[in-house]
Amino acid sequence: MPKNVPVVEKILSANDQLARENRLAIDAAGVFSINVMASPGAGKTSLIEQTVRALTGKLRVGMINGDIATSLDADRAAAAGAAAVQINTGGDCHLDAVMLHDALPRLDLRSLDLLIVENVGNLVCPASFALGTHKNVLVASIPEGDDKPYKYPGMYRGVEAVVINKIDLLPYVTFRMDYFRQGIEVLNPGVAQFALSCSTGEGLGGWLDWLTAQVRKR
Ligand SMILES: Nc1nc2c(ncn2[C@@H]2O[C@H](COP(=O)(O)OP(=O)(O)OP(=O)(O)O)[C@@H](O)[C@H]2O)c(=O)[nH]1
Ligand SMILES: [Mg+2]
Repeated sequence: MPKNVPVVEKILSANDQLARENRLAIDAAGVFSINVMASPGAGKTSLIEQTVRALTGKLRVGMINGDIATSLDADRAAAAGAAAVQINTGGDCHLDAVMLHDALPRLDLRSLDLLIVENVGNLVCPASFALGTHKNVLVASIPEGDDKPYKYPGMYRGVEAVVINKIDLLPYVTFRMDYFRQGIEVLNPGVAQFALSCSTGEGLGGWLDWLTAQVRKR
C-alpha cells in the first residue's frame, strides 16, 4: 500500500468528525443546509441569487461562500438579500469541515431557515470532503458538455439533486440531454433533477419547490 494512503485516511476521518460537529450546530439551530458544488462558472452563485430573491419573505436564507480569493460571490448573495459570509481558501480547491466550522459562528444561525454553502468551483475535490450540511447539490451547465457524468462519476454519485443550468443555451450548444441524463441515472438512480435557466428564470419553480419542501421537512 502506498505510504501516503494512511495519512489521507486520517485527514478524512478528522474531517468527518468535525463535519458531525457542524451538523450538530446546524441542527441545534433548526436550519436546513445544502452544499452546492459545480465546476467553475456553472452558475452556483447565479442559482443562489435567484433562490434568495425568490424566497425573500418566505424563508430566511444565509450563505457561506468558499472561493480561492475575493469576496465577489458573497457580495452578490448579500446584494440579493442573504446573510453572507466569505471563506477564502488561499489556494485549496475545496471547502472542508474545518473551514465551515470556523465560518458558522459568523452567522446568526438561529435567525435562519436555510443555509446555502457554495463550494469552490471544482468537479473533483469537493466530493471527498463532508461539511456537515444535510444535502449535496450539483450544478451542471449546458456549455460544459453532456459527457460530464461519465467523466466525473464521484461528484454525480454523491449528490441528492442535480441542477442542469443554462438551458437557454441549448439552441447554440451541442448537448444531448438524453445521453447526459442516462449518465446520471446509471450513477445515481432516481436523483432529483431540475433543468433550468438562471438567466431567463425558466424551470426555476421546480427547484424552488423541491428546496422549500426539504426545508419544511426539517
Ligand atoms: N446563458 C446563461 N448564462 C448563465 C446562466 N447562469 C449563469 N450564467 C452566467 O455564467 C457565468 C458564471 O456564473 P456564476 O453564477 O458566477 O457561476 P459560479 O458557478 O458561481 O462560478 P464560480 O463561483 O466562479 O465557480 C456568469 O457570467 C453568469 O451570468 C444561465 O442560466 N444562462
Ligand atoms: Mg460562484
